Amino acid sequence: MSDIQYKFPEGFWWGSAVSATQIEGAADIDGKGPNVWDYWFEQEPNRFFDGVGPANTSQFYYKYKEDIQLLKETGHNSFRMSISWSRLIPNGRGEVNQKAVDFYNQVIDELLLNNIEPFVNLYHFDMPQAMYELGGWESREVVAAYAEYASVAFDLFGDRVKKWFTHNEPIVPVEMGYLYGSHLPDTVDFHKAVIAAYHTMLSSAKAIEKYREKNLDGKIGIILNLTPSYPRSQHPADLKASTIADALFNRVFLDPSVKGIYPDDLVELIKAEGFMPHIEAGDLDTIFNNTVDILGINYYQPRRVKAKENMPNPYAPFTPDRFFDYYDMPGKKMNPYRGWEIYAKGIYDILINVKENYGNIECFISENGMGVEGEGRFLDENGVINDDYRIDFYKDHLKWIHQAIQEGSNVKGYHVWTFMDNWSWLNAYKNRYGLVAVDVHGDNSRTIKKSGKWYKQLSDNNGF
Ligand code: BGP
Repeated sequence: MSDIQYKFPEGFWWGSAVSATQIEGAADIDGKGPNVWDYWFEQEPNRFFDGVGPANTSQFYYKYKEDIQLLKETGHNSFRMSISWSRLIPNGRGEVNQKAVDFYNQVIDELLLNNIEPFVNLYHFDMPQAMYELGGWESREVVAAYAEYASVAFDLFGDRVKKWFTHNEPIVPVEMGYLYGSHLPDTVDFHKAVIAAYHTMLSSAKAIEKYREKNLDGKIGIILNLTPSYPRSQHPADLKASTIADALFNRVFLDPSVKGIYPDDLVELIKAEGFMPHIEAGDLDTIFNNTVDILGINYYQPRRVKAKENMPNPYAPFTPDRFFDYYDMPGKKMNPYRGWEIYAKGIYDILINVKENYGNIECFISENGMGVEGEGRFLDENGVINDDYRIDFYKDHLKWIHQAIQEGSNVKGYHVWTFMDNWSWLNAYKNRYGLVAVDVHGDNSRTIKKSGKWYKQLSDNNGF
């Protein structure tokens, strides 16, 4: 008798996700143009944890062959990567950088040679500096340039890449750039946030339109962080608070991406507050006609909210916190090493919501993981990081995914965040997430963690 208690469907995708800026390094090598992170680090290095910038992140640019062998050793049959827009097209539009074409060709070919399916994402927070100077997502010119970039990528790699994604967590650059100050333009401006969100959505639909025009035989989707928004209680005021948070942070991209239309309650709220973006003729048709084939779902922790307890300060800048307060639920389980809540059932709630309210569209978990600050303390006498806490975290989430599958969810795979310890935005190397440890302050050597060995068994057994 098999001792596998949680068996997954045949052909389940076991993999991980990374992003170009976070792993490639070689930030100003071989013709790559700067992106906003390169620029921001140059301006304000002290904003970055330990003063470490994106220039030398784990050197995948040079080590991709070794890394792809490590993908095999950790059981990957699929791998989600991103293309750096400013590596491929250094100025954001115009000339294509042949060195970048060669690099991505080599990576894609090497993955396929090793029977690892590439899932390729076009945009992971890395606005080319030249496009940022044009206004970033506030600018329609940037929307057009992005669609052109997508088209170039499909032409170059679409013969081999069969899974494409337009954006990763598109709400994050919007909220962090225009509301909470940890991405550029580092401002607080709700109206600009709405415009940027709208243009990002439009850019996704335009990229999908280009993809479909080419009749390539793959699928195209988007990756969303569908953070469930749980109310403190069933009191109508708490329920209303959670519905608004859900509209502002989840349905704002989920509904137009999957259903082709914006949710009524969100539109009413934006209208009532006087923040409608300028919509050009044809835009809404473009969004309606270019919904996704597949949905990537990132999940880390839920959002817990309650009705506002105090009147918002009328002089404070307008932010979503005007509609709800965050709720610190007593007894919630915390990740002691990163300060985020751990609530594995959230992943099941998302999958059931997608099944029941979004036509059970084909989906996969595109990021899920546990960050640990100071992970070096778990190094054992053999030089291996003994990360049982991470294995437990994965198991807890996989049990709930398994349950969702029993109930008919169309979830096709699981990608952890992340393959190897990597650099993360302002947090740099503060939190480690990898299945593989990287000696980030030394020679960038790689060592598989206990979780990486476990992940191989998981994939070999197609369950645990
Ligand atoms: C997700 C992003 C990733 C990664 C991760 C962990 O939202 O898609 O790029 O950064 O969060 O974040 P952090 O390293 O800040 O803990």
